[in-house]
This record gives sequence, structure tokens and C-alpha cells, in this order.
Amino acid sequence: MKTETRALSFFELCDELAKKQDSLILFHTRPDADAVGSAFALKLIIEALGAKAYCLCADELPRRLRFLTDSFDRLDSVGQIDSYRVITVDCGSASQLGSLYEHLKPSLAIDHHRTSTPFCDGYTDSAAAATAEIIYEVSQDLIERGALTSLPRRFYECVYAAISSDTGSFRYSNTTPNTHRIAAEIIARGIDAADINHSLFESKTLSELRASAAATDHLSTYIDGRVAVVAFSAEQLSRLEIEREHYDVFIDVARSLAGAEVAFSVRCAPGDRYCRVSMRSCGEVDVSRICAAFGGGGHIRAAGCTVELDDVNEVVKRVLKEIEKQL
Ligand SMILES: [Mn+2]
Repeated sequence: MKTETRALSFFELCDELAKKQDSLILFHTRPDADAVGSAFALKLIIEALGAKAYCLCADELPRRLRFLTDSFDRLDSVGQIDSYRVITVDCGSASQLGSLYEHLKPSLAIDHHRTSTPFCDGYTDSAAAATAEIIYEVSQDLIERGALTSLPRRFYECVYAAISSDTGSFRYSNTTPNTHRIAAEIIARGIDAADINHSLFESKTLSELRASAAATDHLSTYIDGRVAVVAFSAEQLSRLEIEREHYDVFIDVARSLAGAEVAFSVRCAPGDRYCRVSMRSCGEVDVSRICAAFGGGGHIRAAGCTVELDDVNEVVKRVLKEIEKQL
């Protein structure tokens, strides 16, 4: 494993991506719209340059993101992998690549996570609300240089969906004037932003709505209501028949409780020997520091970690103890 990694400047990133080079684009497990949107937008840039590109993930495409693409590419259909440049997007650590990291060694990482463990040379901009903001800026630079003439409408739809998703439809504190500027430029191109936002936020399956109702039932508060928690054991999740791809609603329910400064969800999925923790801050608490204490990371107001224990109550206790230090 390479120990020395180099942080690229934005111009070096653009120089690298201006090369016509066949590429594999990897993104994190449990993919979200920023991971998928950034990867497919980058694929369209590389294809516009005249090279081949494949988007790979260790997990399946979640049903709710199928409006962005039909499917991911498969490693076994790529052929001779040695001839490809390997790029990661929206991925803060090698472990987030899952099983792909056993087969592929990335040479370029493009990311916006504040706490990240570099695993190869890369460009990180933690001021970017989404990795797709970086991909968009690169595309504009390549157009200015004359390396690219135009990009398909799909490119702009992917970037818009990624940014809207990571900003909670421009509501979260990571939303900047630059985020709105990029969104405005994209909408001016005639994409259907309302339709994308409907797919992202307003179209839920019955099972997802049931997951949300169960999360509301399981909501607890601690430290005078300053901390909101939704926790599910493996046994509860299988009894309630909540599907894996809807686990994300737990943190959304917890963070919507008025007065909560910190919200977190803990769940042990059926068959897992560990708990997954998602955390959000609505106040001063830096949740990336709390998650870093458990080997995870993320952003100041949105972070996560994995705790190698299947006892959900014990994990809630340990996380609360860490939060108390900052409250
Ligand atoms: Mn992201």
C-alpha cells in the first residue's frame, strides 16, 4: 500500500482529467445521489473526451436512484483492468470502496469530505457541498480550455441531482452562493429541476413510509431533549421488515425533531456483527469529531461511523458519552 499521497491543486486535477484516458470510476458502498451523480457525470466527461469509462460500486444501485441510471457497470465486463486509470469520487476512505479495493488500486481521488483518510493522490475541496460541484467546475475548465466542446443534458441532470441530494434540496448549511450559482447555470440549460427533486425527495414507496413511521415510534431523546436518537436492533429490523435501502430514513426522522442539537441513528442490520451510526448536528457540535473517535468521519454537520459491536443499546450509550464531551 502506498503511504505517501499527494494533494493536487484544482489545476492539476483539470490537467489530469483533460487527458484522453480510459478510466474506471469507483464510488462508495451504500451509494447516495452524490456518489452516483458524480460518477456518471465524470463518465460523461471522459466519454466526451473520446475515452472509455465505467462506473463501479461494490453495492447494487438503490431503487430510489434508478431515475439517474439503469445500472452500474460490472468489473467482469471491463476486461483487462490494468490498462485503466482508476478514479474514486465522493469516497473518504479505502474501506468505503468495499470489495472493489481488493481488485483495484485507485490513482486519483476526487472528494469533498472534511475528515478523510487519503489512500491515493487526490483533490479534496471540503467547501464543496457535493463532489458533483467539483466535477462541474472541472467540466467548465475543460470547456474553457477547448478540451471539451459540449456535454449531454444527462451530465447536467446528474450534477444537479447530486448537489440537490447532498444539500437536502439546498436547505443544509453546506449550501453556499457557489452551490446556487452552479444550480442556476444548470437550470438555465433547461433541465427539469422540479422533476429531479420530486424523484429525490417526494416519491417514496410504501415500505419507505413504513420505515419512517417505525423510526418515529422508536425516537428517544437524551440530555434534556438536546440529543435525538433512533436505534434499531437486528431483531427489530427483521420483525418490522424494514428494507436495507430505507435505513437512511432513521437519521432523517431523528434530525427533524425540534430542539435537538445532535441527532443520530444506530442500527444493526440482520446478519451484521456491527452497528452503523449516522449523525447530524443542528448546533455547535462537530459530529465529524465524534465519529472520528469511533474510526469514522464526514462533515461538521453530517458524519458517520461503524462500531464493531452488535449490541445497539451499548453503542447508543458509548456515542452519547462522546457527545456529552462536546455539549
Ligand atoms: Mn457527497
